[in-house]
Amino acid sequence: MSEPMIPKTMGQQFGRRSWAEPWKIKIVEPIHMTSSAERQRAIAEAGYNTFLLRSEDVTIDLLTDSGTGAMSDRQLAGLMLGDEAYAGSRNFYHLEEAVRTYYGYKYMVPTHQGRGAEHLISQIVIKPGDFIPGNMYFTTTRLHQELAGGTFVDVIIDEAHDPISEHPFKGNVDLDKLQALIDKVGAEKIPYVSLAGTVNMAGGQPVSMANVKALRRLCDRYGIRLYLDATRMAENAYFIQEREEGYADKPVAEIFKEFCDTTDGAWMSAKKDSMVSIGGWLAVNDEEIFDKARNMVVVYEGLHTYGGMAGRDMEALAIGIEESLHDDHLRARIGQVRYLGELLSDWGIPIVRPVGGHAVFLDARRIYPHIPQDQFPAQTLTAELYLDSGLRAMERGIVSAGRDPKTGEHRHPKLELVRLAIPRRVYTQAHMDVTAESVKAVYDMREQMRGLKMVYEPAYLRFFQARFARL
Ligand code: PM9
Repeated sequence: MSEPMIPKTMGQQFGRRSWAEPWKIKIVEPIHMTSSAERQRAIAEAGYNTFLLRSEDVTIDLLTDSGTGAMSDRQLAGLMLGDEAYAGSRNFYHLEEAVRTYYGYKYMVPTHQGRGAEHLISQIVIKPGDFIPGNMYFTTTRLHQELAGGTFVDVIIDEAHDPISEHPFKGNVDLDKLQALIDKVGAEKIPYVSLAGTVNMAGGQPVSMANVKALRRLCDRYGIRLYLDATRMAENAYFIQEREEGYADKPVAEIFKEFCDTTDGAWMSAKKDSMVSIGGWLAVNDEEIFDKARNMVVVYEGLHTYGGMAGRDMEALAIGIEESLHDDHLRARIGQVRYLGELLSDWGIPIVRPVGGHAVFLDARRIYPHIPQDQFPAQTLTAELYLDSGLRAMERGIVSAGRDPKTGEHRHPKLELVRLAIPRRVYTQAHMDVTAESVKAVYDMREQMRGLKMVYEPAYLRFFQARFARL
């Protein structure tokens, strides 16, 4: 007699082994659903800028992965251990120890968030007339470099500006471009190289270990410092483990430390990798620079043992640093972003390839080839996504690039993108499916779309507050 047939699961049938999130859900937050008429009203009131929407009017919020991650039960328990003494909070010492242990820098000052740290380092080391080379600009980073009198120079590899290039390390610095800048302006005019671990504006693309080591050697030859924007460095370390020869069997935390050890210091927006609502820090190995930062932080942020954060926030951050480097956390985090990206790619929707660490970037230039860049194709696409389903995304194109401070003209970046940033540990695979289906619906209507005109433009970081009207 034959054995009864046991029905196979999907995975067994296809020989597939899926990953799953290494956590289960303990608390849920309801999402407010909106009607099409409500969304029409809300986006018009917001001047077609998704930053100006009320979050209550948003269904799936992929505006940013900044401060929007879900804290673990350990982090929430840490909030109860907050020591809110004005000076010398024990949570500061815990945070200092976590930065030393995992990032490896000697000295750290806390700040209220990443741009607080960018302000300190820019004011301390940049002199008017200096040049700061980096692997693509970031909005707040470049603004602080400019406010300190510096000029940012993009030295990222050309592939980073090409959305279809499948280069595995599109965040790499082109050492020839850096050498050419050194030859042109002289090393004494370059206070540091500004290196981001996973490059946000390029699509969340990583830097290889080989590249950072070669960069270090070039910097050493000329006595130039190398500072890291460590905001999403954990994700960068995961890509090295996945893609770079010799790293497949090393834990992410080890790769991460090796990378940070190659640099002289870092600034951090803790709201991303470290999964806290607010916080940041600046860390350096140079005692003299630390001394200046520790003095300056009391002017702009708060005492050097809290820097604008509450004790409870520092405790959650110290715990988040450790959690951010777990291999299984990063596999699920990057796996979820990749799931969404591959779904869109399979449907023929133009996105930045390969799929990056924190977000899927839609290529508005290819989606709306008929809308000129001065009519804001990416801004238009963010508004259409919101109108379709209440999905909130962020423009990362000409609006974000702002104006050249010398000429006053719009900067015209090669990449005209819309970012769908995935908050950490927040949304399920079903949310990703709904998101992809909304993008597809908007994509299918692409030929009928018209652009926007800007009707209000603030002086700094205009993408946050600019207002638009339909053409
Ligand atoms: N990034 C983001 O959504 C927050 C709003 S957009 C300015 O991607 C890097 C690589 C970032 C970053 C913020 C900051 C500034 C520095 N470097 O927002 O001030 O992605 O904590 O950090 C945002 P804070």
